[in-house]
Parts: sequence; structure tokens; C-alpha cells
Amino acid sequence: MKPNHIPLAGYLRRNSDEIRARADEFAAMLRTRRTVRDFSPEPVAREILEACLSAAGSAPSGANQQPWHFAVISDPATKQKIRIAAEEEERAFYSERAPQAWLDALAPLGTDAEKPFLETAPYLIVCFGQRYGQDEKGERMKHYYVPESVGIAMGFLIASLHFAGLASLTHTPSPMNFLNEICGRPESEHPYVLLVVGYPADDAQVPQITKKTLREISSWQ
Ligand code: IYR
Repeated sequence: MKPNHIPLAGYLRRNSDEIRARADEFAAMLRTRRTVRDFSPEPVAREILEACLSAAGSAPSGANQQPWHFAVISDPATKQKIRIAAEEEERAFYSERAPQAWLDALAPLGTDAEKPFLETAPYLIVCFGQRYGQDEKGERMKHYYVPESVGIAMGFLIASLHFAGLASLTHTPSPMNFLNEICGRPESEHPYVLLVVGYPADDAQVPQITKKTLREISSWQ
């Protein structure tokens, strides 16, 4: 046995019919997910978010460095601060910064600089990527594949929130470095995504958009 290794535990070998059925079931479950922008103010129990964050924290990462931090915000005053700062950036984005081609690409989503969901939804989760960590001696240690690792963990988080029955919105105010100060995170961390989490509003609407087909997204040799 390799040093520092243990037998694989927890892997359940299933028969191929079962694997097929489970793969279909999981795909069907994930395909019902929609990004939501109209949230209900109804509160969500903290334990639910803890379970979903625990799922996110199980994601694979470069050298298993787990270079992420999730700042969970439910305090109304903090949410208001974030909304004010985000809308300021978004107004600049929509009125001057974004090239016309970008605005054209966004048009089907119907987004604009107004971000009321940043206050309405019960939770905002800001995911920070840690460029550096600390080794056992407390010395600065470079992290590898930080954006990739954070992206994978976000995928786990979004999937688990959806599986549990909550809605989310992947929001990326640009630039979003104002989030470091509001969330009290160090300069060595870079905010990647602001995930808005809660129940959809009763009258929530979503844009009529489609996903690419399997043929379009895959090739087989
Ligand atoms: N950050 C802006 C613009 C925006 C950009 C992309 I790429 C999107 O997929 C959606 C929106 C906003 O949040 O409105």
C-alpha cells in the first residue's frame, strides 16, 4: 500500500441497470433547475445551508488545498450594503462599460442594473478563492488551480441547493472587490461569485431559454 493511503471506503459498486437509472434520474433532476431572479423573503433554516455548504466543501480541488471560503450573509443591513455597492457597479456596467455585443448577449435574460433580490432573498453566499493558504508551519503556501476549484465547488453547491428544493442565482457584479471589505475577507482572497439563495417568489418568472443538445456539447471518438 502507498504511504498515507487507506482502502477506498464508501464506494458502492452498483449493477449497470441501476447506474443507468440513477444517471437518468440525476440528469432529469438537474435539468429542472432554473436560475431565478425573483425571490421570496421567506426565511430558510441555517442548517439547510450548512448541509449544502458541506456538499460544496467535498468538491475536488487542486492538490486538495480547498482554496475557498463561503461568506454567508443574512443580516439585512449587510445585504443592503451589498445591494447599494453592486447596483453602483451595475449601473456603470449597463450604461458605459459593457460593449454593445455583451449587452446583446444578455438581452434574452432581461437583466438590468436593478438588483432587489440582493435584499429580498434570505441569503447571499459570497464564494472567495484563496490565492494563498498556510502550511503546517503557518507559512504562506501558494494554491493551485484556484478558479477551477472554486468553479467545481460552486457547481456542487448549486446542484445541492436545487436538489434540496431551493433556488439560486449566480450573480457576478463586476468588479466585485467591494465584497472583501463588506465580508471582512483578506486581500489574499478574491471573490468569484455571489450566490443568491432562497425560495422563488410565488409569481417568479424566468426567461424562455434553451440548453444546447448533447450533440452540440459533446464529441465521441
Ligand atoms: N453582472 C451583470 C451583467 C451580467 C453578466 C452576465 I455574463 C450574465 O450572465 C448576467 C448578467 C448583472 O448581473 O446584471
